Amino acid sequence: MRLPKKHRGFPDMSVKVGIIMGSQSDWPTMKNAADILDTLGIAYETKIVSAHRTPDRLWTYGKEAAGRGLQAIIAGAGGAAHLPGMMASKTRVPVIGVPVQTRALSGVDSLYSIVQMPRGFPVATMAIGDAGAMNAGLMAAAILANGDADLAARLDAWRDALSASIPDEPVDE
Ligand code: RP5
Repeated sequence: MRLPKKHRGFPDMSVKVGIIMGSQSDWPTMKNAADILDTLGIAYETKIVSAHRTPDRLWTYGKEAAGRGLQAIIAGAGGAAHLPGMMASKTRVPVIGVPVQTRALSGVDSLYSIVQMPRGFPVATMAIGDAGAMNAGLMAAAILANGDADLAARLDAWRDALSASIPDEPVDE
């Protein structure tokens, strides 16, 4: 569940996942990550942090992330998408990158900006767009599930339900 606005910005050790994005315009994509965390009952926070427009905010967020108890950071950005990589350079908390689809280059620019990290500072890079954002939420859940048996059971059940929903044969639509 997303923290109420009045609590955001205050350290809350119950929040295990940070969802950050370069711009308000990234939110329709990144909401897919938030939605699956809601489904799985994982507390998270959301924040606009731009590598280019708010570098000081990025630095502070990265510096404090581990101490605040965050266990995964989902970072989405588009175009010259330096946010996930710069965040990975600032914190050992695992960073899951979401390339946001752009108009000019369809998100290939975002993907290349995020995935081509130099050795030493990895970003777990997802697919472009909505599917990537949802999978980022699932990846964060899987990381947390290693130390949380209840969450592991919820994640297993969610995966089983998805598998069960897939029909054996296609039908005419
Ligand atoms: C990036 O620039 C953001 O992540 C966003 O995807 C892109 C465009 O931002 P806006 O011009 O829509 O604010 O920093």
